[in-house]
Order: sequence, then C-alpha cells, then structure tokens
Amino acid sequence: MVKFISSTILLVVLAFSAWGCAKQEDQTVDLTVERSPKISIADTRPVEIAISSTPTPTSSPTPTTKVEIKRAYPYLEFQRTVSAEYPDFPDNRVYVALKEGKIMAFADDYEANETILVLDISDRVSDVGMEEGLLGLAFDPLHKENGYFYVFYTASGPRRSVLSRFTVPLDDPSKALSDSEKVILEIDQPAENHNGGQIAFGPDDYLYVGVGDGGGAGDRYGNGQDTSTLLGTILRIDVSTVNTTGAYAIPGDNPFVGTNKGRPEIWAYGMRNPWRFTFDSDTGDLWAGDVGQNRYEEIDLVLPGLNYGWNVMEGFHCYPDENQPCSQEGLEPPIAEYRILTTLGCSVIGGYVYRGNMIPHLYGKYIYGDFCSGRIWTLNNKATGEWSQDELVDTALRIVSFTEDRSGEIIVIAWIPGATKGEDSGLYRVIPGENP
Ligand SMILES: [Ca+2]
Repeated sequence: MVKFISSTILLVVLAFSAWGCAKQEDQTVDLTVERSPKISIADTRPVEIAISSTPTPTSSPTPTTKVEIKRAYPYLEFQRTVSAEYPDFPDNRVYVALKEGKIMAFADDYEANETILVLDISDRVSDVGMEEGLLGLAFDPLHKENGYFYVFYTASGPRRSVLSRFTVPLDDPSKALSDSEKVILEIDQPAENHNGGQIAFGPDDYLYVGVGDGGGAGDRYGNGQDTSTLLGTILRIDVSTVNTTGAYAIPGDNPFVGTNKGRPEIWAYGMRNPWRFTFDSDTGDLWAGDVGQNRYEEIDLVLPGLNYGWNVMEGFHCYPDENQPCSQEGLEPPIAEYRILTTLGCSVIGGYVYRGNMIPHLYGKYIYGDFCSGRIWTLNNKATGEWSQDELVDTALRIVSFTEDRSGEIIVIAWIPGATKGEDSGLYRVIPGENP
C-alpha cells in the first residue's frame, strides 16, 4: 500500500492517482512525503532513460540553470487548473479550465488580480477522483468570427466522456452563453480513470481528441488494441459541419476510412492515456505524452493509422512482463521513455515543441514534464536522426499541463505543493536562466 507521512495526504493521494497512474492498484510503493516543497520518493531502483528505438540506459541528467520557472500571474490562484488557452480575441485575456467544471478568464498581465467566470458547468461535470472533471479546452479555428470553444469533460449516469461546444458573444467573449452547449460526441467510460482529456485543433483545422483506454489497470477491458472502440486512441473529427448537419463529420483522409480496420474517427490507437498532446506550430507534427502503467512513461510522435502498442507494450518494453518476449510486429515504438516510480516521476505531461523567441537554445526542441517529480525535459533531434533526452529544469511543481502564450512562449500549468487554501494552482513562465 502507499504510505504517507504528511498532513497533505489528500493532495498527495490525488497526485498519485493522477492521469492514468493507477499505479497504486497493482504495485507496492513506499513514499516519504515532505510537506513542502517536493515529494521525495523512496525508490532505490536505478534511474533509467531510454531514447529513440534503441533504448540505452544512461545516468541521470545533471540539473542545469538553462531556464528558470517564474510565476506568470502571481496575484491569481485557481483551484485545480488543468488547461489554459490564449485565444485571439481583442480583449487579450487568458482562459483557464478548472477541473471542477469552470472556465475563468483574466487579463494577460503580470499584475492581473481579477478573474471573470466565463462558464460554469460543474452541475454536469463529474469531478470525482483525480481523473474525472473538465479536462480539455480548445478554441475554434474561427473563434474570432463564431465565438465557439470546445470542452471535454466527464459526466455520470452513465459514466462517459463528453465533447461539447459552447459559444461566447463576440462583443463580450468573457461570458459564455448559458444555454449554448452543443454536445458533439459522447464516449462511454467503463472506469473512473484514463479519460484522456486533450482536445486540440490541428493545422488542418480538424479537432483531435485524446481518449484513454477506459481505465482500470493494465487495460483490463482490452480497449488499447481494439479499433472497434474509440477508447485508447487519438481521434480526428471535423466539427465544422455541426451547424449544418447537426453532427461532426469524418475527414475523408482519416486512416480507417473506407477500410474495415476500425472506427473511422481514429487517427492513431494503442494509447493508454494520452493526457496531453500538441502540434508543432512550425511543422504540424503531433506529439503526445502517453501515461504509462507501472514502469515507463512515453513520448510519441503520432502518425495516422499507427498502433502505439498498449497494452502489448509499455514504452519500448513488452507488457506486462518486460522480461518476456511479445510480438511487436506492427507496433510503433515511442520516441522516448523514462522509467517511473523513480525520482523521475509518475505521469508524463506532454508539452510543446518550442517555437518562441525568448530562449533561442530551446528552439525546435520538444518540452515535456512529469506530474510527480516536477522535472521538465527536452527532446532534441540530433543530426544522426536519433533523439537525446535532457533535463531542462527540476521544479517543485506538480505539473499538469503546458500551453503557449500568444508569442509562442511556454507556460507551465501546475498545482502548488503545500498549498492549503484550496486555491492551489497557477501558471508559470519558462524564462531564460542565468547560465544558458
Ligand atoms: Ca506505446
């Protein structure tokens, strides 16, 4: 069982059930938890990082001061922020999604000290446990003209994931129209965990949706390799048709269209819980952090129609027994993995390929982190075609997501360890360090 010595038990219990960890279900872990600022994990197994398709254990990276993390809006705190967006409305506000089912907005200003309640759907959002709630937020590619934004949340009775559209009036985009919900997609969820959560428009203006394997531990419902279900996938749908037909459409070049290989909404499958994915704003590449079971967290470069392996594999390794062979034919390996329930962390948080201007040495590198360890890494595509995985900064934060501001600079969304007021999350900027 998981053992804690802290008065912050609730927060930490929540932490270790985060986004597909489900690790307490089937693995013994002893944790020593300080009240603040960091979790230290009593795990003496060797630190192991593998990269590219030839996993090679390496030593733990040395922390650097290549960047620093600075509170972006120090006068604002929110309860369990899970997502933040910087839509292109004239009022230049920041919109944050709170797990309980609220969207708040505030001025994109360091001195900001007031928030506006944009939307409250806590009456229809099931927020139980750690992995249910309002999980994703995305603005329509034409939001400046139509006022549309989309949310992805969990609901009960029956338990399901819901993709819905809401509308803000263009003359005041800080307030959603109360009766504007248009449900677009619902997916039954057999268990409370592994609900995915990310929704994002690609450079093709189609909406991509990350859907977990349905939960339980080890993919007990067998969804990862089952393409007749939407669970365990990243979906790609066309929501521009909703007004005319009442429903989303399937892009004609989705990989399973016209085949009998699976549901036509599927873009890629074999995912366990792709909590966060993003598109490289320069190349359009789709990068996902797929949360692992008990051993390996992975970063995937997601291509259409490919099978990312779960639950035959976890990272580069056969599952459930990495020492036993498994048939890997047709399975796409990740770009990188790291071993979990070590000091490296417990749940990968997919981030962004950096395309900002403020930190030139990060340009073109994929930035991602871990919820439990607070570490942030970069993946670097070397001239040889291989990837290196380097630690960028080791923070004391519980990182839940990343976003980009209007200049393409990286914002970290994190829960604050040791917070006691219930207003316990904030946004942080990645800024140049003293010794880049
Ligand atoms: Ca995989």
